[in-house]
Amino acid sequence: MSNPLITIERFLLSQQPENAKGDLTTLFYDIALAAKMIATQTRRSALLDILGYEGTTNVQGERQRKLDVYADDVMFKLNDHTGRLCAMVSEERDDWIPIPEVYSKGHYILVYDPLDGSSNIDTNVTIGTIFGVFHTLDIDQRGRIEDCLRPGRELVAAGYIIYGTSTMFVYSAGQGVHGFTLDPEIGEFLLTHENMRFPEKPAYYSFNFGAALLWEKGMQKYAEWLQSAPEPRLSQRYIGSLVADFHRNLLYGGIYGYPGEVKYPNGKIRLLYEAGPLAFLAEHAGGYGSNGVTSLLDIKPDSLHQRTPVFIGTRSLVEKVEEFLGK
Ligand code: AHM
Ligand code: MG
Repeated sequence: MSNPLITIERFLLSQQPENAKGDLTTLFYDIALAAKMIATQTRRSALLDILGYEGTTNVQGERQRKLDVYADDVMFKLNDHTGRLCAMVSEERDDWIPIPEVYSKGHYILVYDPLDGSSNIDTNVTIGTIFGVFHTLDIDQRGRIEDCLRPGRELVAAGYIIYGTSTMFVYSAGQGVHGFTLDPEIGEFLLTHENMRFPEKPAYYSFNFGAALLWEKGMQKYAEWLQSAPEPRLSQRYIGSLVADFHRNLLYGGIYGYPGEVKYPNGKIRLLYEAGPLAFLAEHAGGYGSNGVTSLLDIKPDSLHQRTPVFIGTRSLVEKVEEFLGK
């Protein structure tokens, strides 16, 4: 018998605890809608002549592209008025985002990178959206900075959307990691990857070896180990698009790493809305995310856009980094 066709809506409802209000379920559903809108725009971007720099600089000092701005706007506008959130944080905005007073507020905080890997847009390479969801610390308040500066361990859910040859929505609310593929003809996400787990034997490592001479000694030794020790031999794959590198390694086993180096002494990846949500997904898929010393989930950010070294993927490969960096 062939597998049943399960839409994301049906799956989310089936996962919802019996007496839950359904706020988290509908939040996921709205993010899936954002995914469809961003995917549509991403596919048409060259045609609409919207490629190129927007001319503004985001808080990281990086030039924003038009699609980043569009993706940020879609995430914000689909979520500010729903009464489910009390705050948001976006990579594209300096400060945390309160829910406008005209709308009622909810219990959740949404943190997101609306379009990660945007340096890849002009070359038609896969990009992604990353998100995480926290519960408010105080349901009587309207949302404060302390509701946003939280360690990944306190996430109630996280996920990503990958805009590749197909668009996928992958999420976990703590009960497995599940993946849905968009059927563009009917505009529905259908369950294609239930209960995703890192395979036992990894296949890939994903580092930017262009920076290898700038890495600390322990990191260089680990790279040598990766190239010589594992059996069967690992292959290198590096897209330079975090979601795409993470997704491939989740499916085939492997490690993604962005260590500290001269240009980015604390690494390049942001803790709150990139590393934390992916580390949450990794752990729920049997993997692990570390900054080289400790679990990424145990680090409480001091600031919204704090960077961290990241090593994430198959647990044994990530634990090995900690061994080398601790030497
Ligand atoms: P971004 O948030 O500006 O898109 O930067 C993050 C991206 C990641 O997706 C990717 O893994 C990394 O930067 C690639 O950086 P590099 O080109 O230095 O290897
Ligand atoms: Mg990013």
